[in-house]
Amino acid sequence: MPKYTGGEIISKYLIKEGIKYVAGIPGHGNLPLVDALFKDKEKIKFIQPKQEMSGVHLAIGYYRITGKPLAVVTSIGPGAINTAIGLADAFVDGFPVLCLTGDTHTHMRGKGVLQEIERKRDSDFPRILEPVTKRSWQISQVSQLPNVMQRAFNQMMTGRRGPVHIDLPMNVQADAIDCEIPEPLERRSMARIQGDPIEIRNSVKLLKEAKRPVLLLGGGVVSSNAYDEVKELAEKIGAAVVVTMMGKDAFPNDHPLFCWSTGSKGTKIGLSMTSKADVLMAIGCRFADETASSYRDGVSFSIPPTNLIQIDIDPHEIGKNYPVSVGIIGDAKACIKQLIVELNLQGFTKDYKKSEFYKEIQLERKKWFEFINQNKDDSKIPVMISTVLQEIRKFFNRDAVIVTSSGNVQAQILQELEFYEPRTCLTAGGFSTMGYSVPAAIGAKLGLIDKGNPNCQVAALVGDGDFMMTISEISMAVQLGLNNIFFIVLNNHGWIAIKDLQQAAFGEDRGYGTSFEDKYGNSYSPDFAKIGEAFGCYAEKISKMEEIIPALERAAKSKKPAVIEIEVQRVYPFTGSPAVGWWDVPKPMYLSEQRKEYEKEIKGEKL
Ligand SMILES: Cc1ncc(C[n+]2csc(CCOP(=O)(O)OP(=O)(O)O)c2C)c(N)n1
Repeated sequence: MPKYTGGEIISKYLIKEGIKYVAGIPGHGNLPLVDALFKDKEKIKFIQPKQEMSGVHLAIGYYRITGKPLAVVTSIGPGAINTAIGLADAFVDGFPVLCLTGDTHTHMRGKGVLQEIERKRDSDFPRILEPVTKRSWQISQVSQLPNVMQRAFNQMMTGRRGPVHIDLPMNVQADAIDCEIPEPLERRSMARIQGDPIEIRNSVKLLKEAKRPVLLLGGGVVSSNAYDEVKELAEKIGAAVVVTMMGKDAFPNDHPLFCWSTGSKGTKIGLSMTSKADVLMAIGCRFADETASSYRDGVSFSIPPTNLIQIDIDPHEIGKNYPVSVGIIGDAKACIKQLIVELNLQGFTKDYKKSEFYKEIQLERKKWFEFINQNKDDSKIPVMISTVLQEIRKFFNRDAVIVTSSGNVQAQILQELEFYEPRTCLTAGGFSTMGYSVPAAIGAKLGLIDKGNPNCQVAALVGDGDFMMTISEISMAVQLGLNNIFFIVLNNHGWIAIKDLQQAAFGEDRGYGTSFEDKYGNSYSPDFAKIGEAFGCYAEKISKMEEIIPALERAAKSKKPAVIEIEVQRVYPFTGSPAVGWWDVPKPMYLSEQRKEYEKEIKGEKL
């Protein structure tokens, strides 16, 4: 039998799994692993994020495009802990990432070696990642590794997807044993979990009788590749289709049954559909507070009287936030197929385009854009984000991938920007992390290259606050020689999504700690175009509507990663989008008027 070190077992197993990249930062805690990767450098490429969190976000972006995970490697201590936020994103939204962190030599655990945390337990780092990973392993000897690698991939890639962590003492990475590199699939189930046939029939009974059926699509629909099935089901029963943030690209946004999103930063049409549904079928969604307007009865949902059919791969989600008429545990694609088969078996047909409900949907779709356009003024200088989105939709192809993090533009794409194809809307969903967009966009671009679509455009739409969290990562795009990747910085000189919230919730004069200012109180911003140029990108700074498309055209021609800085409105309410639902933002007692209203409103929460 061949002899392999711990580092070699990992590297060779990753290659067998078809993993093309590891992203990470070497340190003294992972040198034997990095050396093993060096020996395999022709088969697996090492990518250099400048902070480990970004390695995880890059892996998420790559997975969203390809359905394949990447590995992130870190040293011991700070490098390892830097992954925590990225892993939390992956955990909350259900994306696999393999996180490999270095740790104390097993024979020195508890001594307090450089970067060890040991005051409560020896080698105590893995506990930090426990809440944000599906499973974590702290390895003690190299012989564990072949089996743990298989189990780690099984955990990541089956059931509700999610990140896993393997903690690797330095000596384990260097020690060797006689072993074979295991076959990845020999212990993995490739099955999709089918729904209980009785509950499928119970769902069909409700759907057949529904006058106002609504499908609510979450990220689970995208994860299970259930677009075709969802579209077929929606058209079969004439359902209005509403999406959550993670389900935004689960249905063509220009389809006549598409009713945008529901929730606090949702849309009037989405809220109207979900709150007045007689049967609501939620597929792969968590009923997060933003989707549910903080559970205030009648705003996003009225369950009951609405009958809820909930499909989720994870039993943890069923009935968590709303009572179900039918709860089905299963894979979205498999369950929806079963529903279609059952509807066909029962000979169900419906000419939904003739229904009153369909007419109402068409009217509401029109009304939503009339409402959005009321506040829009394309002549403003600097431009409104709405105007930028309009121009972006004209410039980018239907299959372009658009990436956002937390901030005003994220809420606005949900309300205004159409997506047409699956896996084109990437966003930091449930954990809503700033700093996600830049590395996730680079991961997406690598994924597109691997899928044989290297010219597909990728755009990260970033606020200046978002950009400044991971601005250094544009270096990766330059180092990798990427093109047709655009970092579009919507510069409003501050954390304006939060300023808007302060002003809307507490009063026009209450924006505090959220605008970037110098010591004289003047608005402050670095010159992002210059920074982009200094990193080796094509860069421009603009502020008017008519400059947007020409700047993007020049950027595309440059064949370099591009930073396009667009100055955008800083004055509320032209900064962002209207909050048409409700969100529980507690009002301080001393703001007596707002507090009175707030106390009335929270009485409507049904928890
Ligand atoms: C890592 C992290 N820190 C803080 C927040 C809270 N937060 C949400 S949006 C936001 C402001 C975003 O600012 P920017 O990216 O400049 O976009 P803008 O809203 O100004 O358009 C902040 C601070 C967060 N979501 N993530």
